Amino acid sequence: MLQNSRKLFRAALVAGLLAALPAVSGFAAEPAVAHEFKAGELTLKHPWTRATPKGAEMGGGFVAIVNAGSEADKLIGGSFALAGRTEVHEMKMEGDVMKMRKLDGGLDIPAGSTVELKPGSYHLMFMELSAPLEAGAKVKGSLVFEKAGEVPVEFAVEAIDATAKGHKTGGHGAMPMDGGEMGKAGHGG
Ligand SMILES: [Cu+2]
Repeated sequence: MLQNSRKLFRAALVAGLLAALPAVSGFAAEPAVAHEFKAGELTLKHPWTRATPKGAEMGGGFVAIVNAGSEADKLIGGSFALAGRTEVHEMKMEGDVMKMRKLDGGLDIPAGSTVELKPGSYHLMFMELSAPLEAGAKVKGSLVFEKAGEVPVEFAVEAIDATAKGHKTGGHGAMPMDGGEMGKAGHGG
């Protein structure tokens, strides 16, 4: 009996490894190996963050959330091993100024859609960082959904100038920010 379940477990493990291979080779151009996490009908593709300069207190968390189900869900929070707290944020242009704000009601993930958290748009805000984020590292964390609950993930730390495509910088660094409480340097959007 025990023997059987062990065998089953091993078979599942091997199947999982094999299944992951095509996805990895398909994203060979990405600097970090593509990785994804599943929770029910949700797939969290390639959670990543950017390296931060020394002393930075905040970082941004990015991921593509695919909802293959027939019911909407909502991203309401997250966690990050090196952050004191994590919030769901939005960045958008107001006039000619890029502003960001906390989404107190969460971020809708409609049924049958993909919502991408990326620089200059929706993101997780990692606040009160306890250490700089170093490129190449993997940091454990989670995404919290209204229905799917807390989903553990690993954030790949990419280069400090990485863009949504994972490659060359797009000159986003000079983005003007609202001088309010969120105006401190080190934000990842
Ligand atoms: Cu933010």
